[in-house]
Amino acid sequence: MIYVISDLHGYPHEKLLALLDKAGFGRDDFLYILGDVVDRNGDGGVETLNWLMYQTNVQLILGNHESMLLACAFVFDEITESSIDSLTAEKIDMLTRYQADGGDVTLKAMQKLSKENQQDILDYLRDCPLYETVNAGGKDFILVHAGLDNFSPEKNIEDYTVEELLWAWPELTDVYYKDKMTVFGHTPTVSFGKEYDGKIIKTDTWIDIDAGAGFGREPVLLSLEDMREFRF
Ligand SMILES: [Mn+2]
Repeated sequence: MIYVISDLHGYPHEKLLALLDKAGFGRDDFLYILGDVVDRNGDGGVETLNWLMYQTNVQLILGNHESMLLACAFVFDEITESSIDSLTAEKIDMLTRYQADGGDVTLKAMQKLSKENQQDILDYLRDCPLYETVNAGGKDFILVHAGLDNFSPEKNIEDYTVEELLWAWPELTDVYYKDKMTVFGHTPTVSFGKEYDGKIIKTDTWIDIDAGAGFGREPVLLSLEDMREFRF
């Protein structure tokens, strides 16, 4: 079975493991996490990142929050004359923006780790894909963090910019590829209307699985083969 979950945003790691257990997730299954493991709640998702690095059947797809963490990787550099010289207004703006967007808790949790562990996490994130295409139950899926901004049916997935894949804010009326289902998170479904609070949204061409774990709701684990939903 192929499962997807998204926008854990510091969701307690042990609860994620319990949720996978509940779904019967095993060695023959595969889990894609569609970005934004870090920031906002709890310990900032750092425990989940440390776990993720050693999983062979779990893949993180980069979210805008991991992307911001990577853009702030300079805070984990050893302080030297040249590291001070390389601090630009742009980098400091990025850090301020990241802290304001919930990154503070992640930076603090990262700071408690060894230098080696910090660099291992950053290296792991640098290797994470921006999207994946998979087949499950005979259907094709595109898995991506935020959607497909500036969508055009003639445009191939590899032609989208990082900005378009990680920062899209889809409308309910948006229609994506007709021959494959696009699955994303990033936009909490409640922002499409109160009736979607804590639920995932399925349209004919896309599924938004961000049920709002970033602000205290339970995340939804979705099985792509049979569209079964699991909650803690
Ligand atoms: Mn996001």
